[in-house]
Amino acid sequence: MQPTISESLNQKPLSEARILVVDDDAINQEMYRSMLADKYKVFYCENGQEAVEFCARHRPDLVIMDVEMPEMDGWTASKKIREIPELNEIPILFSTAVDSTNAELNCWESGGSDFMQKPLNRVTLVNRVRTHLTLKMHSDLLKKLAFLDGLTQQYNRRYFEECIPKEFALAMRNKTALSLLMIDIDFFKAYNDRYGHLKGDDCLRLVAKVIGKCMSRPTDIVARYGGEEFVCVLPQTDNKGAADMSYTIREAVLDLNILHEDSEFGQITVSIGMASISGYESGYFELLSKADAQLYQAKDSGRNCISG
Ligand code: GH3
Ligand code: MG
Ligand code: MG
Ligand code: MG
Ligand code: MG
Repeated sequence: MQPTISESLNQKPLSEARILVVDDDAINQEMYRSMLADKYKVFYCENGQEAVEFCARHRPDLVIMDVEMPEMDGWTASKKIREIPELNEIPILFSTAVDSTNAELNCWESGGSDFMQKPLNRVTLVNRVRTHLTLKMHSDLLKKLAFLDGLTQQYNRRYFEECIPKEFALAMRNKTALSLLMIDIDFFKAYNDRYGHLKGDDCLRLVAKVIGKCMSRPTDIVARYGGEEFVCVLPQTDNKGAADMSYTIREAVLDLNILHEDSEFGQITVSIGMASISGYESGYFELLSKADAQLYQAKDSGRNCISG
């Protein structure tokens, strides 16, 4: 049976959550260890600067933050963490002995997700940590679901539309290369007609998976653009790189050897349209429409072709 999307998303259990404790006091660190280390993986930093660096490098699932620390206080560290977009949603739980409304207000205003007054009570700490971790994992799951295609488990069009304006702007600003591939399965209506939609779905999954495997860099992405069409975003890749990638994809699909008796090739093939940034485009949509026009060209050239 097909795994459900949440099964295949493989959410890690709460016990694998990584918690960063930021506190300069050894006795406090020992207290956190005794309350949390049997339930989660706990890491320690002794000042705000170390905490910012740790978060940027290791992306913990939750941070417990002291306020008064040498070198950099907790408020400053929290603001710095919030300035990094990828770290924006890590729950930061402030825990301080400083007892004033102003101090608490500073915790909230510097991006804190919760506030606890020291001395801490075990029940409060353990339950607040569990609540924040659970909420974080739910929101991570929802975000993944919002950006994944349910059939192929690759990114969906919504994700593509989120990422392409950013990649385009980055490439224009840094004067770096950027290429797009539009990939369309050939004679796919005929495949469904002969073998049925369930087999059609299997075929789409296999093709999607093999395209995903062809992506050579962590920054390359493939998304299902619609129906039996996929789009690849290839940052820092020029037209030569895009052509290499296209040939790799075309061969990989041929190597699947999916029988298609109503195709003139006798098996499933794809056509690919390529477009690379020239520096004169006024927006990503020009790149997209160029790739789309090249896909038509590849179809006109007989299918199982690459154009661009
Ligand atoms: P061409 O070579 O010109 O691309 O021909 P084609 O038959 O592939 O293109 P056409 O646009 O005529 O048909 C696309 C087909 O893709 C029709 C549609 O039923 C099928 N399709 C789109 N989405 C899905 C899906 O999720 N599952 C299945 N099984 N089929 C799908
Ligand atoms: Mg302190
Ligand atoms: Mg199509
Ligand atoms: Mg097609
Ligand atoms: Mg068509």
